[in-house]
Amino acid sequence: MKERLQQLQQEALEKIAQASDLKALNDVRVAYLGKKGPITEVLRGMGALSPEERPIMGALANEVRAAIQSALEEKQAKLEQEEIEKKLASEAIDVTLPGRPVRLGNHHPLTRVIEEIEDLFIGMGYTIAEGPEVEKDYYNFEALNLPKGHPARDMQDSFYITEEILLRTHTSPVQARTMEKHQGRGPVKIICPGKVYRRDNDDATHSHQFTQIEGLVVDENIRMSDLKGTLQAFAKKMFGEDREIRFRPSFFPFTEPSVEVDVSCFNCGGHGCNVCKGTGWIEILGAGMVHPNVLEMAGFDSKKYTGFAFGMGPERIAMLKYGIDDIRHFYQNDLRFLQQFNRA
Ligand code: FA5
Repeated sequence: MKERLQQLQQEALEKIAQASDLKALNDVRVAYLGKKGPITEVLRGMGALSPEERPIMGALANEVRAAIQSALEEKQAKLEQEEIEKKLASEAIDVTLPGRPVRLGNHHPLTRVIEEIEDLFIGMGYTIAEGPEVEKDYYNFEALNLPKGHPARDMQDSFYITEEILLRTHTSPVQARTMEKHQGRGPVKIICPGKVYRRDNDDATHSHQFTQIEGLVVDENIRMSDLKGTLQAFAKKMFGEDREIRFRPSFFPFTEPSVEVDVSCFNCGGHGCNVCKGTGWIEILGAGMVHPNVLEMAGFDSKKYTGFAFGMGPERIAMLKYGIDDIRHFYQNDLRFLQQFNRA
């Protein structure tokens, strides 16, 4: 029995030494120390021994077990350490490698210009007002002194949805809506940015969908000089401190008098070049004093209140500011175009 136990110990230690992974090691543990293993088997035969021999054999069996157990533990620790080292080696990170560049997006040039204009007017005490793009004929035209059949409706070719509903052709209906909400009480001081739609043929300077920013101020004693000072500040901020503006007579049914506003050419300083077509001036927006009919229709007393309004196309402003030659670049999402504005 003693020889058998020593032989088992010898065998087990050899197998432990040979085990190349944790699974193989566990198989050795089950095979030698398990309930059905050879050591248990040997101990079962102890009954045949003399009472003197029994404790000696029992002690020997425990020694063999302990030796196998400690060899198993030692080997297990070694294999586990090896496994960790293997894993660390396979997951090694070379911190000296150059990083992968993260490509950041940027705001669309049109969004930039709109936000720049918004910031400028917010700085002058204006708030932003918005209105629906699917608009009632009443707000888009009638409330702006353009009754049905008025010839000036032809100035803005419209997408009608029903006889009374259309895609708004300008942002001016937001003026009418905002004044109505004020219920005849001033002051009103808003800008209204948003999308508008016209049945215009798309070309380098026209789009069937574009953006506008409307401005409206209504209060007591608002004069044309207030309009001029406001637009002068706007032009200097957008196009440079030494810019001048000029008013040319024009016509809009909702303003009286009405003007087209030109800015002195930022390219040639007013001497005449190809940007200003030799005139020294560039047209940037339409404006005027709010027509008394428009004030009255919105519930304002036109004897007490006066106001000015202006409307501009941010695409055209952005084209001038950045020297963009075709309005369609704004809508084609060509990254070669858009990425030029990354740093601006
Ligand atoms: C108007 O729409 C008036 N509501 C502006 C206004 C407001 C005048 C308040 C007086 C008081 P107009 O049709 O000119 O006006 O358009 C204003 C601007 O929109 C133009 O100066 C131009 O920059 C832009 N615009 C007009 N049509 C197009 C188009 N098809 N594509 C791109 N921009 C356009």
